[in-house]
Amino acid sequence: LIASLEQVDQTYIMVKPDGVQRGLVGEIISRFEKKGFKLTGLKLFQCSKELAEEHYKDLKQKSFFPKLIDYITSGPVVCMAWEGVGVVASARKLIGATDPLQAEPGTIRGDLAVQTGRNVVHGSDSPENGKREIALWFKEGEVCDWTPVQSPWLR
Ligand code: 3AN
Repeated sequence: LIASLEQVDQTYIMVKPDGVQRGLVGEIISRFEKKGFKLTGLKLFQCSKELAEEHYKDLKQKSFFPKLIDYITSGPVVCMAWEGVGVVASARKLIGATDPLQAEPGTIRGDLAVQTGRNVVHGSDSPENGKREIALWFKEGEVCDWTPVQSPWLR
């Protein structure tokens, strides 16, 4: 397989509290499954203020930071780890632009969201941050490194 010669990356995808409360969890998981990526971690989780601040530490100086932390900690989120060739950049394409009004139709935010501060889903912005965020949100043993029984056509 050509794909097996390429670098397999991991990305951290999170359905934010609005996505959970609006009943969009299944729809969002579906988009990554149908694309052909491999789910390696999944849980519903109420995060602490400390964890939210660590996750978004690069945005600490932004004026919207306190609101962002309130939003992310306002209810449970769904934490996911996804694996595949090019998964980080591809997931960001599937998610769409940060401002849902600028996000293309067909993307998750383009189809399902309106406000930047309520944009239903997070995706890591680099393979390095993918690894960092998975390590931050998942404990040892919560991420599964599994191989499908049948030879994968997509990976
Ligand atoms: P993305 O999530 O598309 O990578 P970032 O990393 O620039 O975008 O921003 C992280 C999160 O911060 C966004 N998902 C959004 O929830 C929030 N955010 C970004 N910009 C704004 C803004 N101007 N006002 C309110 N919230 C914002």
